[in-house]
Amino acid sequence: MTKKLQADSKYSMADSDGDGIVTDKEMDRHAMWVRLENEDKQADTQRIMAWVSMSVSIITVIILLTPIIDISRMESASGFLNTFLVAQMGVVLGFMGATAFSKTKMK
Ligand SMILES: [Ca+2]
Repeated sequence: MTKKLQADSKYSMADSDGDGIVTDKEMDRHAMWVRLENEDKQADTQRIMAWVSMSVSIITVIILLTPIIDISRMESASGFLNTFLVAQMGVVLGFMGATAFSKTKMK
């Protein structure tokens, strides 16, 4: 009995030479493509997260340095602000560390 893919199967795109047979090699290549695409999307998301964290931290500091916030309110929020800024920097540093680490792993 010959094996067949179902009609409009999501694996039909794995048949890269279009001969109607999805070989193990084609399947592996397809799996690798999917993995690379997912890694690319993940890297994009992490990069956006790092940018947002960095921007939010900078904007927060700029706002704190303007007279919009009065000193008494800033004192009551200082505990929260410390934690907030350290956490944001943690995200940025984590991203930079992970990027540097994955680059050394690629070599
Ligand atoms: Ca094929």
